[in-house]
Amino acid sequence: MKKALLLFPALVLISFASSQEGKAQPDQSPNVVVIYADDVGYGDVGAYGAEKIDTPNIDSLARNGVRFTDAYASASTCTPSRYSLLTGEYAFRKEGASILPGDAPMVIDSKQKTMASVFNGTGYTTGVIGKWHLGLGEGEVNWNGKIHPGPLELGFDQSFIMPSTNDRVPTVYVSGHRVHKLDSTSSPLRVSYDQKIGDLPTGETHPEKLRYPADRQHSGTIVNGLSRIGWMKGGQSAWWNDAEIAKTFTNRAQQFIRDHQDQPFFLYLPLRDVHVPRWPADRFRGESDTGLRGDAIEEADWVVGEITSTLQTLDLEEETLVLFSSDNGPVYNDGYQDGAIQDANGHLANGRLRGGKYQSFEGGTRVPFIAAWPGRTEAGVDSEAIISQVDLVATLAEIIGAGLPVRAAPDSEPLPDVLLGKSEKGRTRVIQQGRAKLALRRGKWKYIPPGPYPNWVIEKHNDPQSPIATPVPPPGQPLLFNLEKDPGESKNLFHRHQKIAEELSTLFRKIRKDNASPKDPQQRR
Ligand code: NG6
Ligand code: CA
Repeated sequence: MKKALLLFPALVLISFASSQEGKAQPDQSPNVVVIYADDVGYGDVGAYGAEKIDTPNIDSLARNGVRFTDAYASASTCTPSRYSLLTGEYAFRKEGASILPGDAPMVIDSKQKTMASVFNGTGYTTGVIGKWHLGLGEGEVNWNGKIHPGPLELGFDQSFIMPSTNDRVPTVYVSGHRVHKLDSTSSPLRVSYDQKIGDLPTGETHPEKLRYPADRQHSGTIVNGLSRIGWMKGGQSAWWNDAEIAKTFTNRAQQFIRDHQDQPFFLYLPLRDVHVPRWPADRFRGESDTGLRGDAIEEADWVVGEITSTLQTLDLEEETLVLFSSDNGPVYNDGYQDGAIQDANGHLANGRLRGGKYQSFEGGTRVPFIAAWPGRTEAGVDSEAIISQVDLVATLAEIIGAGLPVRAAPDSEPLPDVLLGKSEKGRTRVIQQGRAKLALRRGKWKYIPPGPYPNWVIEKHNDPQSPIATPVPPPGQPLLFNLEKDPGESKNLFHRHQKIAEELSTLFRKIRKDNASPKDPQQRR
């Protein structure tokens, strides 16, 4: 455990006893706020070395809490990471838990235990405000009627969400079971992912209406000067304003906190920033030294500041565990020419790890991860423990004294002492799910099985323009890296360390197959 920021001495520690079962006592029922940024890379915030993007609020969270250097999103894309975060199960075990279209059915079964139902079953009030991207309904969604099942069927008491991504139709919020502010009688909302519907301008037909150009895939219906994936018609009264998304989520989150200040609450706050199409509020545009992408990160930082200052104002700081992380690594051009590459100005979003979003290299899944609970977490320390977001269900359950049914959260390791910065005994191994390949880290060793990779992966990985571009390994080549000596995964040691490579590839196959007991036996308590 290293002292990261010497200027901020550790707070006096109150000893922490994790309750195993039974009803949680008030002092073991902290409020929990999970702030989950989108596509924010390991090197994108000041606390992790960014110099051209100002993130004072995230940095301050790190000074008041634990900054993890080896923490992972379970996957390098959104839906699988979110699936794992909320269910405690690796997403590769779940059929269909890959990037979802905006009209996809929900990938979490209503019967599954989720982070929300764990809190809910222990007397917490639970809410989700932000980007969902886990599907809604059971088949075709009727956007003009009752949309369910959704978050409310998974243990959330309140739900105000962007259904999928900001680059996908429909560009509306769903509040509870209904599209927010929709006038379905005078202008019903229709959505299609197969073909153009209606006569709204699209990126293809009206490129002159765009704030910036997009590729073909992102050239569907234009809303606020930004073309999206897919087409929609009607429902204008419900369309969001991209420049106000952060404010909308923040206001609602603050209201949620105020409304539930007298009882324990769990708030899941998945942000829109910095996913494409990037269009932060006016006051953030031009603020960073790295163009729109950096501006959007500064907007995310503003949200963090608004949440922490609301907690301060309500005197809830010492009763609230705040977590900040990201769903996957960074990408510069993800379908829109918004200047992210040209304006990068030397900023390396992956903090010199290898690769980024979509990949099984470290840059794809190793993300900023901060836990702050004043008085309870160590303050201003770095932890090198390996921890994955898939661990949060079991870990938070232990912290609040909630029991988990035997088959719930099968991949989730309970690591309360690690999360609170009191122990560095994290996972011994972790799966990192790239879009094409799963990788395995065990201790300092990282194994990526051999290709071939599909063509679209090769194209994505080889975007020579991107400051974090990295070549795809040639077909048939397994990779082994020593992350302690080589965090940038530059030197393939597969042939030099045959024995370790074999052990890891055997373990890898075992974890993949082993549905029944995938947990690390050393971590079971
Ligand atoms: C991809 C989109 C990309 C982004 C991603 C989801 C194309 C060619 N690309 O399919 O723009 O939307 O899905 O990102 O369609 S995520 O962070 O939500 O996983
Ligand atoms: Ca994402």
